[in-house]
Amino acid sequence: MLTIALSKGRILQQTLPLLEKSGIEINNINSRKLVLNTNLNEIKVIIIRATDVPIFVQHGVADIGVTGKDMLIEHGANGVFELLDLKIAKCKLMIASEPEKKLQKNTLKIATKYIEATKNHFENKSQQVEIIKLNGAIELAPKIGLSDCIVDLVATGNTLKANGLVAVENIMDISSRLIVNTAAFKTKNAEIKKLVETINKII
Ligand code: PRT
Ligand code: MG
Repeated sequence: MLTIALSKGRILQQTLPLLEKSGIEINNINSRKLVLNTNLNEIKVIIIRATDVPIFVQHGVADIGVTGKDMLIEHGANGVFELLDLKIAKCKLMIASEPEKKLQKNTLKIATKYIEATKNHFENKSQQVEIIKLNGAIELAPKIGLSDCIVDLVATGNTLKANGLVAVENIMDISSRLIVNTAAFKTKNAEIKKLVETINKII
């Protein structure tokens, strides 16, 4: 038996076609059930928030999972192992600010949801930062004087533009990854390898 944890929302929309092409169809996907059967007796699926996928996989309640690289960095990826870059839900983790904003400061104030990625990036540049953790509406922070800049995901750039912000630097390219519980990778190696090979052919 293999349990797959899927991220709901935009990642799910792009994961479903990949699964379908791999021969996996989820039964009653629109029901309110959280654990769903598939057309294959040996595979079931859990649909949860992208942030929770690494936690479910780390604790082995799901054998494998699909989540954003951003989520893996924030989680720390303890007890999970990255198997594949699925090349879906692509975006960039970027620094953005108001145009012409002076970012040369001893301590830069940054609003973000991405604490770990932000810390790592500025530590490597030896830039001191004060990180203000927000859970949404990050783009508002510079406008109301809460921060000098933000670190957030950017896809089309429309959200930045709509909020009068410009991209300053790309920290990293983000896409969704197939991850596995390290113990399950040993105990269920044959099944997992078979699935990975099938999906890999499709991407
Ligand atoms: O939104 P909700 O609170 O329901 O849940 P969620 O944010 O956890 O899920 P969801 O469905 O938004 O998916 C989040 C995951 O999708 C992230 O972890 C990324 O791996 C991936 N992803 C890919 C994105 C984007 N692209 C993206 N553009 N996640 C968020 N965005 C947001 C971004 O934060 C910003 O607000 O979209 C806005 C920017 O988009 P553009 O096109 O205007 O630049
Ligand atoms: Mg979202």
